[in-house]
Amino acid sequence: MLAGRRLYLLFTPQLCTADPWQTLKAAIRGGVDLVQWRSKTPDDAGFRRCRDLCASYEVPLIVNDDVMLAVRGRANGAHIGDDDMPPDAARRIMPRGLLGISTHSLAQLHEATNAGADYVGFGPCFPTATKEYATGLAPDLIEAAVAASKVPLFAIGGICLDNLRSLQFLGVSSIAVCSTILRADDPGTVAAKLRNFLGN
Ligand code: TZP
Ligand code: MG
Repeated sequence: MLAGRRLYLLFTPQLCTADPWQTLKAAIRGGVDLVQWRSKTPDDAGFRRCRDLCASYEVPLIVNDDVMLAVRGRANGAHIGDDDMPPDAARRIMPRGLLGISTHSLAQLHEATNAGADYVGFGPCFPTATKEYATGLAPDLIEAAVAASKVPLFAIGGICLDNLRSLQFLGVSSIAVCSTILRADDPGTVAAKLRNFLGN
């Protein structure tokens, strides 16, 4: 289900400059091929709307943080980070869904893989206000993580059209983005340009 997916949108309705649903639709039409439900407030109706929209485009949906919601809401998986439940607990609750894990170092990358991650996020690659990271990781570290990863690795953090190429030189082929699409004047065009850079 993850094979070949390279443009992962962290869909946070509260961050959208324009109407969130128009934004999500335009982003998927532009080439987003994996979506994360990352609402900053509980919103079951919003989640269901997001799930149904993604399903209508056959784009898998992952739930951030809330593994119970992923199972209860029949999403395709859940994503957990440092502050969330540990991977073994997530796996017990969600035996079959995709499990994504946030990582920031080679040690965490190996831990996540050993814990059964289906994919990892790795970053922050650049400073980003979305998660208040003032600096990005060293390029050497990003390059080493891409080379070492045994599961799909989505580079994350401050990625935009202007810096994507520099990550591709480090071997990055898959990215996770939030603000560069959600806060764009034309989300569909930005998604299409990112898609074009990443290839089909
Ligand atoms: N984890 C590491 S950086 C980040 C997350 C959730 C934020 C990504 O958002 P943006 O706006 O693409 O920098
Ligand atoms: Mg989290």
